Amino acid sequence: MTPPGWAGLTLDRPRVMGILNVTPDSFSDGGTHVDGDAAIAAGRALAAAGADIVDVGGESTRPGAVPTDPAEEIRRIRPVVRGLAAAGILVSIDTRNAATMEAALDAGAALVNDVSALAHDPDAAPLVASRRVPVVLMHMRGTPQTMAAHAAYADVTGEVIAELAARIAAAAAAGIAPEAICLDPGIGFAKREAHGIELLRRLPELAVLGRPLLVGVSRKRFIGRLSGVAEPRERLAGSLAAGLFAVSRGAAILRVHNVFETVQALRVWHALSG
Ligand code: HH2
Repeated sequence: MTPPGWAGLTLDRPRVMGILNVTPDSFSDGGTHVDGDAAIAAGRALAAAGADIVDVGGESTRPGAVPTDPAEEIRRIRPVVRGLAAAGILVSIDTRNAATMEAALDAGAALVNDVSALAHDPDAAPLVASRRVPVVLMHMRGTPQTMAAHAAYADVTGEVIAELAARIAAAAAAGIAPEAICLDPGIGFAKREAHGIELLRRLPELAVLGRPLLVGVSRKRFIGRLSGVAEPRERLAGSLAAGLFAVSRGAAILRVHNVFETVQALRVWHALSG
């Protein structure tokens, strides 16, 4: 049986969302693509390397990050979204702000990726509902500035499932169709290392929510801790190991920095798993 698709993608094989941070301060690639033309070239390279989606973000959400003014966020992402969408690339906008979502959708973005699961901005859920676009609802508690203080769970998997179910209900109440939703456990967001490991091991339990799962582990802090590699850019091998593990536990889409290597690893994994 073929699993249902999402955002126009069939999910009969693992899919890849390539990360394009148009920020001066992202944790692993901040400052790399602040110039619009360079960012468009980088996004086209991600698509050429096999990314199914290019996720454009203009605000860092790393732990402790200072919020970006939406006007500045829009200034960063708009020309990049426009350039990539014009090239026929499926673009998602990684933002918590409704104004930024709207500007990105007007510029050609096809989907929304919100680390607050549409909780940060009261205008976000109505916007996503009225534009009828697919949306990633990611689990987090608090904000990137405060989330570390909220990383306390008696049963992390059960609590993440319950809190994501509440966000699905809030989305439905705003008029968002269930088929538009993709879910993400939010590795590294209000999670300690042990929480992230537990969530990845027990990822199959999130299937109870009935929606495809997207997972972001690329270069994250727990990869550094497990591997002893301090420099985020040197965490590719660990990121591939964690990504393949997530896919083997039911992740449908991986959000990654290194698209070429991830696509290669997934093709071999998928062929071998039959
Ligand atoms: N992680 C980051 C940002 N957005 N979105 C989803 N759905 N899932 C994630 O795991 C996720 C996300 C953080 O990573 P990155 O974009 O590399 O860094 P920064 O937030 O510093 O820009």
